[in-house]
Amino acid sequence: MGHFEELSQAVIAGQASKVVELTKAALQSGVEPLAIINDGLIAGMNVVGKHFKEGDMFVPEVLMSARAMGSGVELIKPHLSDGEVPNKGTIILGTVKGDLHDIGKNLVGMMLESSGYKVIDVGVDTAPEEFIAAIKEHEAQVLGLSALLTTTMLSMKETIEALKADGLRDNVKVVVGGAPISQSFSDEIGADGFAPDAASAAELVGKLLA
Ligand code: B1M
Repeated sequence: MGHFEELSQAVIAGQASKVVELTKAALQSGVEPLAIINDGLIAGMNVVGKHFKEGDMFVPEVLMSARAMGSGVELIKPHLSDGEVPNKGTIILGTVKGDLHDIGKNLVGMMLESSGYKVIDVGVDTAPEEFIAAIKEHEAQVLGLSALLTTTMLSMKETIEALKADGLRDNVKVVVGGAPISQSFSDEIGADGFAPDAASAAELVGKLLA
């Protein structure tokens, strides 16, 4: 078994200590940190998603996998940032109202931070007025919204409508993402951009702020 497959298997099995051990070994042998995340940790979580959907895995097991993945991500985090990076802009990032999924959002936050942005993470289940308060408090240039449920996707639209009503819409770029989100949905609700994964989210923010 290669590095990545073993790591994926450990995530699927929810074995945090094994994930830590394998992540350390991969880092030590010079494997690209981002590849460890994408091809090892996230790849494992994708399999977990499939099992969960098919009823072959249940919430407690999914949470163990999520925790195992998180312990790997924590080890990689310091290897991603380029040290003293200047603040290229401030981003308010959160999961929308009614939605408690935060694994993907956290990865997006990590990528943005390591690309030199200041990330204010407002957490999960965030109402439009909470996003607005955070934008005002931190004078943010970008609002990043994450949603994982087809039912909470609509909270993204509500958040954008609330920005308009508050006169803030032209002050911030709105970036959306999450498994059920697509470019066409992003266009439909009037967001400024959609990113399918964490690395593209950082790229997209760079383009929007250029
Ligand atoms: Co939930 N869940 N879940 N869940 N869960 C899904 C999303 C689901 C697809 C599973 C399934 O049935 N196949 C399904 C949604 C169905 C639908 O709406 N169509 C589902 C459901 C139904 C539910 C509950 C309703 C289950 C229940 O209670 N009956 C419930 C809802 C709770 C709520 O939110 N109110 C629920 C609960 C949970 C757990 C608590 C057990 C746990 C969440 C733990 C946590 O986040 N702390 C959980 C998990 C882990 C999942 C799956 C298995 C994995 C999600 C994940 O973390 N993926 C998921 C199945 C799946 O997606 N395959 C599922 C890994 C992560 C790295 O990917 O989040 O897509 P992702 O993020 C990616 C990109 O999407 C993108 O970048 C990330 C990195 O590449 N991205 C952005 C994300 N946000 C972005 C923002 C951006 C840009 C890019 O810009 C700002």
